[in-house]
Amino acid sequence: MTTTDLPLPSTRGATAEGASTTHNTQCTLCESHCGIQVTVTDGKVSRIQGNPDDVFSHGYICPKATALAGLHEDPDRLRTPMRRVGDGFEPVGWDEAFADIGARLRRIRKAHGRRAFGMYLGNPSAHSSAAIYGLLLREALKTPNFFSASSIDQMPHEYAAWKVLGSNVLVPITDIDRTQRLVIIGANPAVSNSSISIMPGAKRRIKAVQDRGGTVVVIDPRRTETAKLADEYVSVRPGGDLYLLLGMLHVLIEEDLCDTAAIARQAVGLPQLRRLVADATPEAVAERAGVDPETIYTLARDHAAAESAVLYCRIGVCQQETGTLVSWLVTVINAVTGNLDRAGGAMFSTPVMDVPRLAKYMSAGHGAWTDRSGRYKSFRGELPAVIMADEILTDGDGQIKAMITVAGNPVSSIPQKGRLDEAMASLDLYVAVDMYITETSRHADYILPPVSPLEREDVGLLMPVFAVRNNIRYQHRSFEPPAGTKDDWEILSLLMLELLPTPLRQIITPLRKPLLGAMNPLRMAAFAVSSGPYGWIRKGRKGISMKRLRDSIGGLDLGPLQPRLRQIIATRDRKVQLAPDEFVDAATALLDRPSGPTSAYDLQLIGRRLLRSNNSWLHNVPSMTSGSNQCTLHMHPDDAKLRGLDQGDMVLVTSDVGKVEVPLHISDDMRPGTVSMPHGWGHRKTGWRHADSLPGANVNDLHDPGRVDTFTGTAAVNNTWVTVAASTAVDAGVAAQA
Ligand SMILES: Nc1nc2c(c(=O)[nH]1)N[C@H]1C(S)=C(S)[C@@H](COP(=O)(O)OP(=O)(O)OC[C@H]3O[C@@H](n4cnc5c(=O)[nH]c(N)nc54)[C@H](O)[C@@H]3O)O[C@H]1N2
Ligand SMILES: Nc1nc2c(c(=O)[nH]1)N[C@H]1C(S)=C(S)[C@@H](COP(=O)(O)OP(=O)(O)OC[C@H]3O[C@@H](n4cnc5c(=O)[nH]c(N)nc54)[C@H](O)[C@@H]3O)O[C@H]1N2
Ligand code: SF4
Ligand SMILES: [Mo]
Repeated sequence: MTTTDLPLPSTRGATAEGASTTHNTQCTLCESHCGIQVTVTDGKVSRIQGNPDDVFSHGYICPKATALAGLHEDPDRLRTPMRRVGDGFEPVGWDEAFADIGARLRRIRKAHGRRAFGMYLGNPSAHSSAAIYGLLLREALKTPNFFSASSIDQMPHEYAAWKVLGSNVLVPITDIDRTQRLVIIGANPAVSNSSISIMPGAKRRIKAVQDRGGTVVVIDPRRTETAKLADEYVSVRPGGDLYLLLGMLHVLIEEDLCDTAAIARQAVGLPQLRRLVADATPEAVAERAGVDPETIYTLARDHAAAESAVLYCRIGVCQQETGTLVSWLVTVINAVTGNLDRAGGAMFSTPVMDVPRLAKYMSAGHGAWTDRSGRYKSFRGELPAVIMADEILTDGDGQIKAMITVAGNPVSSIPQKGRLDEAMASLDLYVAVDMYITETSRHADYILPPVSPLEREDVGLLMPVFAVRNNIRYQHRSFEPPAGTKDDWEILSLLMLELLPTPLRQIITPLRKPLLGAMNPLRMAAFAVSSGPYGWIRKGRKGISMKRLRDSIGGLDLGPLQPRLRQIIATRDRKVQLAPDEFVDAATALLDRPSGPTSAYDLQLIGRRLLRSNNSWLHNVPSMTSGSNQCTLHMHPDDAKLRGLDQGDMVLVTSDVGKVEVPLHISDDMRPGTVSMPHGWGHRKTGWRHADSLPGANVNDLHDPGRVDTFTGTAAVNNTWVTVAASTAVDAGVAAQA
């Protein structure tokens, strides 16, 4: 590292004009990390707009970016550590907080062992260096009770990648910018801007596919915002994708539409696939897929015929009992049509922190331990979050006594029949690293708040691993952090230091300051940038340095995705495993299962993301919660008519495990027999005063934590059987709760 690569003050990336200063930085509220320009006038944000010079987002922003101002100025955002007193909180100094937390953590470790520690790492941690420090804290805790938002999100993709390509980090990325045929299954990037195939400004990118003569297809039970932009829309039954894909594979194999040269070069397992789908004709699977046979034939033939084509699947199919199987079949179809690892297909990044290259040295650690009931095996160092409440509430050896949550709100975001609320309240010690009093952190003994995103200086090394184009960008500060505040990485580092054995901790205590200086994420980033595949250490004068990155106006473009599977594949024989036994067996069993109703309830409930919402938060920023951005149940007009329901009626939604009351929105965008509701709502008893006053309910009260993806334990929240009735039938207790 040269001296110019050391972290510098934060004023870079700013231009001043009169009383205003404009900072070129990033919105890091979702994976896209869009480039933004934040204008600060008289100490306040006066404007936030897209940065046209950003090499990846090219000026695009969604409405959430402007919420950064509201978030920064929100009086409910915590600016100092808080300590529990009775039912409330009082401010406390950092040193006092760490000293007490440290002493209590060590006492618990001594009395009960490391299994008494639990940790939950939430979604926003992945959008800053916090994720890396969170994983280091996991190492310091050395507990098997580690959980994260990944187990209600992308674990099925990771498990399938592990089995098919040898590593969970090799989740293929959709080369949207070059494909001639984009088939989107269970994702709504026009609203979400996508995930794990990160494509800021997804709408523009979709339009570009069409502008160059390509085709966009959306497969979804709801005619989504993305479906409305597409050339074709296929309405699928919730949970029907597995059958649809098996039918497509049947056509590809039986009609000799596979790219045999690509398969011979890259893959093994075609004969097993042939046997698996021999009887899975489109006619045989149509009813279970909820798609007519002709459409299945056409989807398969068009995929094979396209110059390049890619199936992209995401949350809608991950959060299903068949999540891993669908993820597997998506990669299989991309591979057998010759679209794996080629331009316009499903590819792999070459990021500055070259995680794909390290894949073969990283173990997924499947089954290294289990939860105490033995139902769930660990996968890449964690257990599924649906079991967290049990591990806290069930007495006995290994029971969690102390929890740390980092940037997560699992009481809201995980289905748990209300038990996690009770569980978090029962802990001997609970430390929340969060800037709000949420449904979860309200139970904490200590809440340790990081700086606001506009006070953060960082380089996101993780997101480029899953970006649709290689790039690296810099997050400059728009505000100096006030004296005495800390960012996530410092808070997590100080927690780690508290976990050191006593003599070592005592030696290190006076060295904390220089030690923290050395642990600064910007140093880590400087090393990654300089020593990675593009860095000056390898490439000499042509290579990039931290200084060049920091001085760039919109980051550095590092070119399109490159074919590199041969170099990075981590399977033993270095071939794509098209037919892992456990997947073939599970798919065979599902094909043998007869079609027909699987529940006494009559409607299937799926999720819906809203443009001006961010999972369970941002609802305290008033501009995010006006207009149609509401927690409503969408239903097809025929279903509403059948139940005598009108637009705007309050309805009671009932499942096997719970009830919620929400307003009805009738829309023929819904597939008949399917209803949809967003997650993350129904705030009560939090420190979010505006959010608490809003109507809405938590959809996770309806989902059964026992219904999970078979292989990973990922919560299957996208296909829950419910009934819906006018809420005049509601008993007063439920209405009050909703
Ligand atoms: N039913 C249903 N449930 C779902 C989903 C669904 O589709 N349907 N989606 C799931 C998905 S994909 C995800 S990723 C999860 C998310 O679930 P979680 O990760 O558990 O929760 P979030 O709603 O993202 O809450 C983030 C918390 O972090 C805090 N926070 C924000 N920024 C920072 C920061 O920089 N540092 C720190 N320390 N804290 C911060 C916020 O105040 C908030 O409390 O929700 C999941 N839950
Ligand atoms: N505005 C906004 N943007 C976000 C977020 C947010 O909360 N708000 N969250 C961020 C996060 S954490 C993530 S992980 C990403 C997720 O990004 P996406 O994966 O795009 O998530 P969704 O928008 O929920 O899209 C899931 C789609 O799956 C469909 N679906 C449900 N069940 C099925 C099924 O059985 N089969 C098929 N084929 N489709 C089904 C739903 O109708 C929905 O359209 O979004 C990110 N971006
Ligand atoms: S898509 Fe929206 S929330 Fe995500 S980074 Fe871009 S502006 Fe921020
Ligand atoms: Mo997510």
